[in-house]
Amino acid sequence: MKIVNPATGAVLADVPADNAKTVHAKYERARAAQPGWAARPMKRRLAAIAAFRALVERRLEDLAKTLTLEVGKPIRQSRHELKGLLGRIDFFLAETARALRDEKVFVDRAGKMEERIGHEPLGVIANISAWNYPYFVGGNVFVPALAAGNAVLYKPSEYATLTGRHITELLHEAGVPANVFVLVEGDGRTGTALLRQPVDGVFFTGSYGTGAKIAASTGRRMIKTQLELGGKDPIYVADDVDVKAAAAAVADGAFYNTGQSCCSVERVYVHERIYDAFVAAFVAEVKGMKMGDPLDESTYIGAITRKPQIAVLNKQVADAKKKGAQVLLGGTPVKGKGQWFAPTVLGDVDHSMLVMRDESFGPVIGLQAVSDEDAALDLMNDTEYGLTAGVYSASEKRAKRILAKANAGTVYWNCCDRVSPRLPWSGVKHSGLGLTLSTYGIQTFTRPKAWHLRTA
Ligand code: TXE
Repeated sequence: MKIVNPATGAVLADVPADNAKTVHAKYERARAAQPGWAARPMKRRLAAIAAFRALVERRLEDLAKTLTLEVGKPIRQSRHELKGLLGRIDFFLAETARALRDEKVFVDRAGKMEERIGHEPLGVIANISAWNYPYFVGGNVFVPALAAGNAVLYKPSEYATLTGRHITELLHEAGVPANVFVLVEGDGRTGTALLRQPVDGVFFTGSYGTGAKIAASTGRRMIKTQLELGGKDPIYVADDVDVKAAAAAVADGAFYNTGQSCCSVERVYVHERIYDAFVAAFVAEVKGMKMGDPLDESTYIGAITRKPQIAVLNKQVADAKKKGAQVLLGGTPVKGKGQWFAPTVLGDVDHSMLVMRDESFGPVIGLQAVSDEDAALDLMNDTEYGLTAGVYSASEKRAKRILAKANAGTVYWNCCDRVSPRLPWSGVKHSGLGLTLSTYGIQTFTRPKAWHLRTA
């Protein structure tokens, strides 16, 4: 595999991919090593995770640079992702023992019958990961999975292979045995080979299309399958907001990470009374976002990590224009070296347009005027996805009224594009199956065992 810098087109490395044979050998090694890892006291497993955290912190600048070079993410955002990983590890370090503690749930009056819930690791799991936030989406899986006593076959996205190597080196240096966290390198073909192994669970982050294929392949095997897929996340801006502040916050939610986040704002509905003012403030905000060399400290918009996405964005813009949308900013790829798309704001859009229906996953956003909150809610829920939904309003009551009916795993009042380790991260409909983060996202890497214990 050639690892290419999306910002320049330069080849960064040439890496051999795993094939069916090497993947199987890796699986067998992980299978053999897992019981020993699970038998270690939890404290020792957590000590290795804590050592990994320390290494990430120490090497943060290097790791951020590699991430920026291979995915085109602005350097400040790469650092921010790594610092976020540290916070998530802190959460797992603090909560794992409690979340996985054996629980006595019943003792009868005579003290003879006892019921307990135990938590056993799943065994060997496959973690097929994505490129847009490799430290976040990977860490949400491999950190709690390892802490719970699983062995992990970790396949980073082919677009984040070098970062996958860093993660593996640091985990091993931190004391996680080489056969307990095993790197599997390659694209979808290697992913397919990985899924053919008799693993005990599959944890995937990526597109709906691939997720559906994975669900079909694991369904018959009755193994735990978690799919974190994309979104078409909406925001409603009510007419009682501070227009400038709301526009700045929503623009950040739409364009951070160059719009390549699962929870990027992808659709904006604005109350018609403030629509013109909001559009003006929003466009001014986006105009101020600097696009350029991702290694430059002042860059906010980076490169498009996957080349095929440029065709997707072109198609959405052309379709919107044809159906009457206004191109308020951008609208085209940027010529020159590497893969770039100008930050694009489309006004007067509607739900007949692809840009309001299909995941954009890039720096393109549609703004639509709505007459009231009921119309906004109907449009927010008119989607195949259901990852997040948000409302900007001065009124908590109004926001809660709308968000209670929003069909999404996560809802936001006066914020967006936000993930917390303390809260479960999950989607409905095509946004996925299962969850990560929170104490549920620790227990999900175990299977509960029901103990019925009667004293003779
Ligand atoms: O995803 P894929 P890609 C969305 C986003 C993006 C699009 C494509 O819209 O533009 O998906 O991105 C592995 N069996 N999201 O190509 O193909 C693959 O090698 C087993 C949203 O990255 O789904 C990689 O490791 N594995 C998302 C992983 O699956 C297979 C983040 C994801 O690849 C496989 C990323 C197969 N048949 C993309 N085919 C989010 N939730 O944020 C591929 N893979």
